[in-house]
Amino acid sequence: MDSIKLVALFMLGCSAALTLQVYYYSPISPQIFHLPTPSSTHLLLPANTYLQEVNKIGEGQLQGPEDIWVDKEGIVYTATRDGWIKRLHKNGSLENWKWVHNGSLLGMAPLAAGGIVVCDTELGLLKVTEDNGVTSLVSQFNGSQINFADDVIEAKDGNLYFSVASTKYGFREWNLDVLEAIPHGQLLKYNPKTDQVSLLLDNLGFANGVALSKDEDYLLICESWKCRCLKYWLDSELEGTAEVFIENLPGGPDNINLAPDGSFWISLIPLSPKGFEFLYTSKIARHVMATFPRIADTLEAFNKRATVVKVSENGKILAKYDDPNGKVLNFVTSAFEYQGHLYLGSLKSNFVGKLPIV
Ligand SMILES: [Ca+2]
Ligand SMILES: [Ca+2]
Repeated sequence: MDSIKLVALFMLGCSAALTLQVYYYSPISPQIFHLPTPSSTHLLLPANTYLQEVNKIGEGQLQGPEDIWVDKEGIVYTATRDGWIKRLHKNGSLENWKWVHNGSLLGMAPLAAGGIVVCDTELGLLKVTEDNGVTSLVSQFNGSQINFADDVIEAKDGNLYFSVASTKYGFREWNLDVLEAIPHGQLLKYNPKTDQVSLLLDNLGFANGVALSKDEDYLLICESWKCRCLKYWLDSELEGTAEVFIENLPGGPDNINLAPDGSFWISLIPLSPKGFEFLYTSKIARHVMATFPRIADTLEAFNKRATVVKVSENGKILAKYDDPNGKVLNFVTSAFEYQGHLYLGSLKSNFVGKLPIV
């Protein structure tokens, strides 16, 4: 056998071994999927560098502040990867307010009776108050532990609406849910008067941020890898029905917050490096990325950017703020408006960004 044949056989053997390895060890069963293309309307808003102008608050002391809430006194609350709820005071001081759990905390919201509710991706919904510390509010649904609770909001009637990003994958495997592209997300409701949890929407493409409208006649829920947000009606003859609020967003919507004027701030996470979107159309490429996480880690370096959009009540983008190469702010996960400033959280920052807005 000549050397060319030997090399060809060797190459064939290697690719067969690789294929077997990928199909045998791949943790996902992906379906055909195309990352939504940003709509032409959204592309009319040019990229800018506004998010590079943020003031960094608490720099170096906040690991991955995913969600932000600012109370009426101007105290900033955020949950960080070290398991703390931290508070940033107006005088610039940082307080380790309450230690909750390990690094598994995500979305949070204020409770009318005082304190906050925070999503723990291992324990469910936890209540955190000044006097009573940390208590469990909701941990199970239909007899099973709630994993990967992602965001929560309390309505005026006391009901809590919350998302479960994925019923299949956990927080630390969130990218597998994106690579698999089979919707495993849910919107749930907890009624504290009856202590009942009910399912409002199922089969969501990574259920993420939730926000109530100003009049609480509907709520919005983000589906990250579908690059869209749904409107779920709580009132009127449409109660209990859902429709698309905004779609083809230029990124995956993470947290969403009601702005003082009744519009919404939505942070958009980059799901794929620019120019690499084709990887998400190929099942084989997604199997390979799921099997060899180092490939995804390498791509991370090309996937740095931050975008937040302000969206009107009728689903139109009013403003867009970017850091197009993640120079200052990368992977922004939350934008909360308070007294003419945006407070910005990110799973990949060690500070909260503060930006004056006009
Ligand atoms: Ca939130
Ligand atoms: Ca989130």
